[in-house]
Amino acid sequence: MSLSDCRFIQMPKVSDVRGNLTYIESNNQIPFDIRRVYYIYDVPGGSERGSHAHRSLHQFVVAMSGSFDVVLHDGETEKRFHLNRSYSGLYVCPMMWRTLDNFSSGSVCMVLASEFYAESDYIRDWDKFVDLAN
Ligand code: T46
Repeated sequence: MSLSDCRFIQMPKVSDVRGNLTYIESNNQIPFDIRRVYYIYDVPGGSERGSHAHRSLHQFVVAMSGSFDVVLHDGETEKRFHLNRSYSGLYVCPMMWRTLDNFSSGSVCMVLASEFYAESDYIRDWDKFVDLAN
């Protein structure tokens, strides 16, 4: 998989006078089965999260509230995505170095993941990542 596979995916948005409703179904709107959900919130201004890659994890990142950036790097090329819609999320394929920054105040980052948490799936060393990615 490559950086071009990492893309925004728009989810269904059902709107009426009561407001909006968006749903995500496992392996339907997003290209993997969901095994875990986590969310990041109360991020102090100027903070960064991430700065690692995953060997085999697929993820889907949504700005449930507010906005932030996800910067993806495949070892050669970097791409910055601005997330600010709760009906559109970023699919992140395995072997992408990711950094999250530019969090607005009160933002909530929800992540759907294809596997349970496993530290063995993380690559936290940049040089090792570049070696493995090339
Ligand atoms: C990613 C970005 C977007 C758990 O125990 N279970 C979990 O499911 C997760 C995600 C984390 N943790 C523990 C592991 C650490 O002791 O929570 C602590 C903080 O995790 P980390 O430093 O990895 O958090 P971030 O925000 O840097 O990265 C997280 C995800 O780990 C990562 O997969 O892509 O969000």
